[in-house]
Amino acid sequence: MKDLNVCRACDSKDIFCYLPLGDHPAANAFVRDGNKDTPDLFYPLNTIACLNCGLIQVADPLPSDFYVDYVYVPSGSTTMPEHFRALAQRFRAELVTSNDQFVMDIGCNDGLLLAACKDEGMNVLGIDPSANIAELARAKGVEVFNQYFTSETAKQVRETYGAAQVIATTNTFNHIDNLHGFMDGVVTLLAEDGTFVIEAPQALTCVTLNEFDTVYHEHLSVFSAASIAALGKRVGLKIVDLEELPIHGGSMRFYLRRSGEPTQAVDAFMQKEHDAQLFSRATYEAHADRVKGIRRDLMQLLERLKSEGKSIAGYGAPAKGNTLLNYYGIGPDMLDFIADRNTLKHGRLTPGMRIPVVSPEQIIEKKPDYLLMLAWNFRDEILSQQQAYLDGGGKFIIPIPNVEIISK
Ligand code: JHZ
Repeated sequence: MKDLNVCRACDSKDIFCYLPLGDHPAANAFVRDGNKDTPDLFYPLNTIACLNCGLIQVADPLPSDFYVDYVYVPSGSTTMPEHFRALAQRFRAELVTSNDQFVMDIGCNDGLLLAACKDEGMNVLGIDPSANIAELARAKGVEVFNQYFTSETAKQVRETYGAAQVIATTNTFNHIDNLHGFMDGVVTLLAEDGTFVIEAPQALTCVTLNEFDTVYHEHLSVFSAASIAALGKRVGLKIVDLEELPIHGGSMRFYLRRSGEPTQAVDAFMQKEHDAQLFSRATYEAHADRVKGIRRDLMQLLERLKSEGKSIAGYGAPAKGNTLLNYYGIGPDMLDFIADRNTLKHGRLTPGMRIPVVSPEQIIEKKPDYLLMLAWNFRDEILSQQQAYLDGGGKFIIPIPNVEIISK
């Protein structure tokens, strides 16, 4: 394990490990059929909290070439395309005043946000290290600078393309080991009156809603507002606005600029973090106890259903599902298969537990009695999509925030 002595955001030494999750493979390292005889690589997964700024963090980053062949695309849901379309409209209305100004997206993935920005008439550039996913963005007409974002690459981008009026990074900042280096790159690229927009899962909902599984090696950080404020301060940026977003189980959008008065929402949210004791050791200890309680409840339920001869499969093979499966020890003896709409995952096995991932059509064919919903963050979308399964007598088991069974 890499020794994490100080907080990645604020450099405080007041950090402690509240949930050692054991050794896990990389959560998105779905195993291709041809590699099934090669053992998974396991790395320690320890969840650490900073009691000074509330940053939840994992000590061990993945090998740096991990994102070169990547399987996550946000287009797998209908929630995310709508979400990014609305964000693009907001950039157009509030942040980008002329078409020659750039919107850059760091970790642009398959270009969903930037394609929406292009549709709104904005000038766009994506930055992403993944070769296979960058092709998907290019197919949408989005130009991609195919590199990891560092303070060095920021200089190259600035020289070639100029400054950005908006730098967006959605669900990427939480993947970054060197947060200070990333912020240095952002200020190199950001226009003087530009805005840096971060979207990422938030610490408060992670702790209060038992979302321990959203932590994995790829997700090195779950951010509090206080941690973002500390990171911005170092490079002369401050949070001027923020919003809570109901995606990925609870996310935040932060707007950082070099100057400007923070809105009332900023103070209110900072206060909310204090009132919820986000900086107290007892909060994390209670969270860890609840996570162990969910394990007990879920395992008892699955074992009882199995002993009654019921068939169980999984729905959704998100990265977070692999934290849950590996930590709780739920394998192919429990789940016959996992159905997922992302075709990049089909025919692969989940890392660690080695459960086959298949297309959702298998639900119609195999008719499992129960489906464990691992993509619980899309609960409403999935339940309405799987109405026919529920109508036919199928039941969903929701693990987070608490074990719950849903039937028609
Ligand atoms: P989903 C990702 O985590 C990856 P994951 C990443 N590391 C990140 O930062 C976070 O998001 C925020 C499937 N699905 O989005 C698609 C269906 O099959 O929660 C996905 O495989 N049918 C970048 O991987 C999975 O579920 C559906 O109807 O935890 C959801 O994965 C829907 C809605 C989804 O992210």
